[in-house]
Amino acid sequence: MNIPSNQDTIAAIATGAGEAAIAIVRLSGPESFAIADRIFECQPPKPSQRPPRTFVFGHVLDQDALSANGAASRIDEALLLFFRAPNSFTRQDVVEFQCHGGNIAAQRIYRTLLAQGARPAAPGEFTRRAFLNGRIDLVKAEAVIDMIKAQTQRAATVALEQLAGSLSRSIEDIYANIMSVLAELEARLDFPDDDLPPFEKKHWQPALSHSVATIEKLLSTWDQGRRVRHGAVVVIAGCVNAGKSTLLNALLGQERAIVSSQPGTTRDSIEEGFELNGIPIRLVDTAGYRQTGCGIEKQGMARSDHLRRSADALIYVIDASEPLRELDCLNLAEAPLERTALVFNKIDLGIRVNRADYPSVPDVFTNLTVPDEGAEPVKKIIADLLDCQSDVAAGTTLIGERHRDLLNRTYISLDEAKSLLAMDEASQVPAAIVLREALSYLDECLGRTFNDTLLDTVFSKFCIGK
Ligand SMILES: Nc1nc2c(ncn2[C@@H]2O[C@H](COP(=O)(O)OP(=O)(O)O)[C@@H](O)[C@H]2O)c(=O)[nH]1
Ligand SMILES: [Mg+2]
Repeated sequence: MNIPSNQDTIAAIATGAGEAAIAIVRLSGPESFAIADRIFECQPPKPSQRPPRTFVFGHVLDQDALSANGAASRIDEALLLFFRAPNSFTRQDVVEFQCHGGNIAAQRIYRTLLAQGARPAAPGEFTRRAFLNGRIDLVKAEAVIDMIKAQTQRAATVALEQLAGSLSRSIEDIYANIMSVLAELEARLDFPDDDLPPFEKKHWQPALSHSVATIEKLLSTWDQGRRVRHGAVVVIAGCVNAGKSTLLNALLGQERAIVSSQPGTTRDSIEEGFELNGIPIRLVDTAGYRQTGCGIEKQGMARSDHLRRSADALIYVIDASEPLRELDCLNLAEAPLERTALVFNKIDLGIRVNRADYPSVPDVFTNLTVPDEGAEPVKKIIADLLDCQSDVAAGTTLIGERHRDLLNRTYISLDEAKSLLAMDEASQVPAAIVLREALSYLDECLGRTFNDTLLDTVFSKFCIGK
């Protein structure tokens, strides 16, 4: 992406396509009011003369399509909303057109804005301007996209907290801590003749250890953050007829997959969305394993293998009313055991399995003829595997991939600085350099230093109009 300038006027349709009550077309930049004056017909005063943060009703005109009497034709009736720099999202002049939804009005208004000199906005460019103009830091800008992409209430709460500054504040605190140590250290290095007391452990140990602890705590939220933002894949596998499809239906609370006593009923994988403690989950029922089977079924089994390997959690269903099955053992030998749980099903028919024959991973015994009762302990075991036992316990500050990378580097630098400072006085100069490095990672995290590639990566994930 090549963003030409932060100083021209950009336009975009900010709402989704399709039938809807209203649509919003947005303008941001120095020409916003001049353009609005030209294409908006309303009671005087004209838009540019009106007070900011107000709105006015009127008609949007197409200056290129003249009606019979030579006047510009009306595109739609609309409400115009204005914000004046710097009191707007982008800190520029912003005009928003609220017109009728659907496929025509917003598109025509948008094209008219372009004809009047606006440039099509790139994905996330409004938020990019908010960032470049100092309204929000990069961590907050990332929260905007998280909010738009949130699939669960929990994800939205996390995004809102981040937008309000929870993560930024934590990072700023770490920064301030390191800075205080560095200031003490550099004062002594830069002015050795001043009568400062020697730089001792008490000057750096508490502050740096506190920073390290805060970073560790933040890093420990990454896994949760990834799952809350991007969801998790939970795969149900096992031999034919073990009750996999019955389990899928029980977990979903709906008859999604065909359940039958005929072995090999599910030949392709079946997927459905499902929410567990604030985590969006893709639940996948797979084709069952058996020795024989036709070509289609073998293809299904190969697909099961692939899914099983890529799953965040694997729920392996076993018919507990029968003794050990060779095939189960073979399958489990290849399973990712650290993220696998066993469901011993059909216990209403008696239990003939010997638990000791199977790997020691979390397990649960179920009778899925009573779907709700059967599903509850399985949900719990999935939550354990995904480490999402409750949606509140983990807190609302959850770091993302980019933060993780930079916090990791900060952590390594702090570790190194601590070792250096614990050595002799000669190590103070390299320690100061390493501490500066740590600060630079935090600067990058907050977006105080950046380059275009970084911004392109962050903002390309946005939709147009945001
Ligand atoms: N008695 C009993 N039958 C079950 C249980 N769970 C599933 N079944 C039955 O076992 C058969 C196979 O179930 P299904 O879910 O299609 O198995 P899949 O091949 O693993 O998907 C069906 O007739 C189900 O009704 C259970 O807990 N107890
Ligand atoms: Mg099935």
